[in-house]
Amino acid sequence: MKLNRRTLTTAIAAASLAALLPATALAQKKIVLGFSQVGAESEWRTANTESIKSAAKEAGIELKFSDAQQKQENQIKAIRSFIAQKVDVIAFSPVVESGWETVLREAKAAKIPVVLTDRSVNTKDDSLYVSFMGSDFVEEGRKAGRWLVEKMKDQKGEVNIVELQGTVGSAPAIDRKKGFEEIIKADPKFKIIRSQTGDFTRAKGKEVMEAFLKADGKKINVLYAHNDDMAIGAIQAIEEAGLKPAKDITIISIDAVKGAFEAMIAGKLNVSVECSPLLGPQLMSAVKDIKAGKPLPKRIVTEETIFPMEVAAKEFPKRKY
Ligand code: GYE
Repeated sequence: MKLNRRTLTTAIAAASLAALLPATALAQKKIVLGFSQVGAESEWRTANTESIKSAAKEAGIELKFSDAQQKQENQIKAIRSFIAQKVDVIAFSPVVESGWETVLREAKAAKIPVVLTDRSVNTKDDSLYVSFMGSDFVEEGRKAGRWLVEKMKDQKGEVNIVELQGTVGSAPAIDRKKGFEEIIKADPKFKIIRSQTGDFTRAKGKEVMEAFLKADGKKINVLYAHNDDMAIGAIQAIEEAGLKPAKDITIISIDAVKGAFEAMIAGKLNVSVECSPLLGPQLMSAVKDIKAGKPLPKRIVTEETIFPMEVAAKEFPKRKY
């Protein structure tokens, strides 16, 4: 480069600026995202956490990750700490639907935008968050119901169903129940004879299924589990009771994680409705858009399908979670 007066002045100006500013301020400031996760209750959740962590790394976003161990109070604490740390954006997957208004108002007052991922909140004031990205859980329940109605269409007598619900008060538990009931109520032969929470875990799914079997044993025709982990726990209980899962009891669950595919391939689970946990890349691009001042849709719905056991072996190699 030839040194003329102009380049020389620019060079001197840049050098003196560099001397004035600390090195960190010169490097481009990373976006900081505070994320409060529900916990590690299921295979789905593990895949979701992994997706968020790897997408943040890829996007060059600094992630402050906090695990709430399925407790709302821990999530509220985490969000308050993100506000105190003045993160750029807060995202979280609310363990239950209600009770968020106060803390969301605190975030709003601090001018920190909030993104909901996976699960929603039930607030009338939708200015408390920028966007909600995740599945349509009511539709997932409907898919489960439609599959059952079709499968049992020639069945004459009663169809006795036991239901393993997800975490009490959580959006997926409420909505998956609702969607399923909406479909099966069209035919009075379908009866939910027992319904209890298994908190989305294998251990609880097994424990509650044991109780169902003790109470109703051979009367049970169908198990509807709100997630694969509870279904997998229940399969163990069914086998220990000397019954054949997917044969003596038809089993329907939701998520379509690898564990469910293995169970389907082994002939122990009839069907799993897909629910994708791979929300990381979508979340990171939303965070960048927010920082760039771009508007975001209020609702971003994940597209999903359903996998009956007959296609499990063929689909398995393509599964990412
Ligand atoms: O189905 C279940 C998990 O919120 C969609 O939470 C998620 C649910 C998922 O523990 O396995």
